[in-house]
Amino acid sequence: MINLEERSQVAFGKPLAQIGDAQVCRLLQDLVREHCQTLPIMEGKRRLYYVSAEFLIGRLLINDLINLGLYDEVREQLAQAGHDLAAVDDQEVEPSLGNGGLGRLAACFMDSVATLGLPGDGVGLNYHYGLFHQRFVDNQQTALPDEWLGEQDCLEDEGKSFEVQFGDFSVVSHLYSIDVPGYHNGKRNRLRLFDLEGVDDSLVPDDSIDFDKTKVAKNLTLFLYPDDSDEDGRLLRVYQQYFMVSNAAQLIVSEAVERGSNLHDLPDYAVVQINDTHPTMIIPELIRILTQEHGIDFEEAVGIVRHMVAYTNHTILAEALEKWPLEYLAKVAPKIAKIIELLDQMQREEHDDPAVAIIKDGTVHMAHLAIHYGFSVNGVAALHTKILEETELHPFYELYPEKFSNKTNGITFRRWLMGCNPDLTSLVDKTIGTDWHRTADLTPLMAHVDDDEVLDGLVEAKGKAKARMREFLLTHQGVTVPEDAIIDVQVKRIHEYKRQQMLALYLIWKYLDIKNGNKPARPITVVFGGKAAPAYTIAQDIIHLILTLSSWIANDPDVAPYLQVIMIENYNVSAAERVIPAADISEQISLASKEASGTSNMKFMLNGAVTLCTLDGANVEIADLVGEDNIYTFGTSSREVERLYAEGAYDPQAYYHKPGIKLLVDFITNPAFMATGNEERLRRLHDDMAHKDWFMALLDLEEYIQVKERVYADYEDRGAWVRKALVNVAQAGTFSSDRTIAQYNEDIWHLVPQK
Ligand code: F58
Repeated sequence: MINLEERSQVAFGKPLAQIGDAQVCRLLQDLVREHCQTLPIMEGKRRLYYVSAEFLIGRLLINDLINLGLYDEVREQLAQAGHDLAAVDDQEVEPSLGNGGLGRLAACFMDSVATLGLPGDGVGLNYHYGLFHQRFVDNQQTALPDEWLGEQDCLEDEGKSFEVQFGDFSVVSHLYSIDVPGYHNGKRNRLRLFDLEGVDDSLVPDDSIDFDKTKVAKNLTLFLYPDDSDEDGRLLRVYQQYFMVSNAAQLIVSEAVERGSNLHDLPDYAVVQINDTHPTMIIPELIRILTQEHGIDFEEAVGIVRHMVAYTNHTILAEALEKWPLEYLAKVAPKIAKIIELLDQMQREEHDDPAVAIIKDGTVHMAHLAIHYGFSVNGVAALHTKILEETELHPFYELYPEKFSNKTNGITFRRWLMGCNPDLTSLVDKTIGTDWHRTADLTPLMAHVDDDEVLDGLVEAKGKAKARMREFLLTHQGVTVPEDAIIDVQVKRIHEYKRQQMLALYLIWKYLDIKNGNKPARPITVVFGGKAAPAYTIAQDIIHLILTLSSWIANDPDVAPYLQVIMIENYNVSAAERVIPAADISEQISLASKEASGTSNMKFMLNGAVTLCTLDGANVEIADLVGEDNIYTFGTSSREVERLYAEGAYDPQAYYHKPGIKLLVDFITNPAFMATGNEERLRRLHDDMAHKDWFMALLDLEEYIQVKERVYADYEDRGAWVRKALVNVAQAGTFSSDRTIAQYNEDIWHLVPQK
């Protein structure tokens, strides 16, 4: 049905075999675009609007080919002409519209919403330079603009615009969209991204992400999460949020009216899921539109909106729960500030409890607004939801137990197995057939955990994935990974609670152990990847420690043959797709209670890595599913961690002064080591660990070292290890985002699936 040969002739006047990967990529992007455009948009009286500040969608080509049912045919035709689809895929520029877990979650969700035939779109902003492009200079992170828009970007112009009124000026938006085809169902939804009319790219220098934050009418859609360490930056974030939600609300209302709503019945036409608190102002904005533009009275408007908006919480970290000075809101959007004050008053009349107040001391608590005036609050893993209900949001849970529910996160298997791991995919197909493509049920693999042919197949697939990762690391940053190395990976945003610093301390331990003559059975390659927020100094310091260690070890001939540390530069979705399939060990070592769910843990498991983890987030559910023989857990329990915080009972000095620990922490400031790095950064990190250690890396360090040694030793029992890996693949089905989305729909959205 598709003829790439002919397309190549028409587009380039050359046979397919004679065009380069970049040209093949163009052909395929055009092919995908044409196919998508022929698909009808999912219809439904009631529609979902998933509003999110970020959508970390990754490259689209392979995922779209899979969903459109073109993948096998394209791969075959390319192979016949001597092209490799993975190499072609490398030509696509990855959109830069996201940051971390909640952004990637939104992308997996859009894929699953479309696949389940649910009418629902993502709504967000079209950032021209994304979060930032990470480069390492002198073993430190520098942040550059991530320029991704260009001729072949995937944006379609919807030709729609809205006016957004700020306090003393107004701007006009322009709507673009990216197609989201469902898997083999002949329909599509869209990711709808608002841009600013008249946005001025020339405000952004080539070599830094500093720009004039006060030129709001020209800079609104330049960057995701612009630096908020000063007041201009914080104000800009509020401007961005209001720009996003005002556009979203106008879109929702206008489309509902087009579908026949009289607005009194708006909840029959639209449900809004807000991804974290960034879009919370959509509540007052919808109320504003209903009252001030459509003459509905205030109480009724509040009732309408109360039935429309559902909130997902992604963190219990107090510092990450958004709060804005009311005066900022009054400056950015005075009408919204006024409505929030009214909502606060109404709420106080119902419950006179400062713990649940929306406005406290002139500060607006966005989560509180979302909980009082939304109809649903969900956490993203069982443990996380339990902590919200019992601790962090307990006063709200007492008021509205019926609003709370858990929706354990999930990942799309189209991207995270079928797309990124073709060899494992074929092995699974060969072993249990292809029903799992639709159902995500991989448990039939359990019947094969002692089947040597399948276990050998798994080793072979892992070997091929490692070869792809080795090639990626070689071309991406010039490092050579030993062929038989054990691949141990921690990839995620850099944050103290995720405890990359604890793995760094282990690496120091291992380095010293090898120096003492204890050589590992085979080379160990530890791979890190992740960006640090530019204003988060300690996270920058952690990156610096990892990079300095990496060079230090590579330059030590006694150790380098046995231990290698790699930090992937500019870790993004495309890098994840190369690294995750190759991993043997999945590092999920957050301080228990702090990682809401994690989703890379699910991706690793699905790709046959064994998890080394604390009992945090969704790790708890992974452990329950695979059983204790097929996972390695360690560390202080979340209950105990909560107690330590509540009683202020953790004293890092008590741990630091243990001889086995002091040696490792002090290595960071040992003069010879420090001379190879930045003294200020290394000293600051050392002192922070020894005296503050807010996320308790030293607390779990000794046990972590012991367990890691056991993991590496167990890896040498190859038969037993591969069996563990297969159990992990077999039990991963629960973490399909199709399951998660089916639950959102069943409990929260109530959309009618399209046939
Ligand atoms: C993440 N949150 C959670 N926030 O950390 C992770 O456990 C969870 O699996 C994931 O959401 C999906 O539920 C997250 O990505 C952010 O990146 C915030 C963005 C705005 C600044 C503060 C962090």
